[in-house]
Amino acid sequence: MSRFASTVFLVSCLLIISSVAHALVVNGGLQALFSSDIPTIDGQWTTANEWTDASETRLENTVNMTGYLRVKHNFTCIFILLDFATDYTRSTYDIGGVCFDRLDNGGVLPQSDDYLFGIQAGQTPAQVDVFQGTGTGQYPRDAWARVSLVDVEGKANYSHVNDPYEGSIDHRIYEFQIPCKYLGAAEDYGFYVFACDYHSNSMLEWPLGAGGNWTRMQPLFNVPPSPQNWGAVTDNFIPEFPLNTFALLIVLAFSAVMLIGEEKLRLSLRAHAR
Ligand SMILES: [Ca+2]
Ligand SMILES: [Ca+2]
Ligand SMILES: [Ca+2]
Repeated sequence: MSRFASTVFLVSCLLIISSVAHALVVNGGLQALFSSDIPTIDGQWTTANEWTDASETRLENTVNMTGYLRVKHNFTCIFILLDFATDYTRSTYDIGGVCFDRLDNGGVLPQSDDYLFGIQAGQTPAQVDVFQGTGTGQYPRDAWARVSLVDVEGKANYSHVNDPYEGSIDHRIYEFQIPCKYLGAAEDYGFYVFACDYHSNSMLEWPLGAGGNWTRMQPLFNVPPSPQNWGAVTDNFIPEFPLNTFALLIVLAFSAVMLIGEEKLRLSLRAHAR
């Protein structure tokens, strides 16, 4: 391969890699980092490092409410922390939820591959309400049906213990544990998260500005916007790259080795010729 051809090849690889990376994050993307440390689902920072090995995303809205989203997995379950650092009121009707689009195929209405896992903070006994898309109705809120899935765990609490974001005032925190068996094997899923504070009548969501809809006393399934507005979460085993990008990087590295070898051979031949 001539030096010119090699350069063209390398530049092409780089262009393909950048386009692949961009295509994954139309509405925004985040990663579920692998960790073998399983969190305790009790709605608080059980230890100071319980979530420090998870990915971290800051949430905010137009009235200066802030929160933090952390996501990790252990191949068996996905774990989610939703730390609403500025919700200082322990309202019965505070709610938090996460949505997954298994096939990441978007659409206006939730379909049967789409799930909503939600918690109403004051509900007794504490439980996670699970809904599955039906694909029918006029609005997204019409297209959710309650289902029962075992081994899904979630808890809302009101705490500041060990909390790196708000360590002195109690506030709303939600934790979820969702078995991967319900989400199937995929590199990425559609993903949407929300937390609503009853007292201040405001909500946080991810992706920021996705268009979630909440008014006080409305049910959980009123909140999520159309799946086409959700972002994406990636949980593959090479956190930094999608698999096809990784394959391209290997080709790139191989080409670089070939180029160096070619240059060494040329220098060696030149030395012999003298
Ligand atoms: Ca915990
Ligand atoms: Ca509240
Ligand atoms: Ca879907």
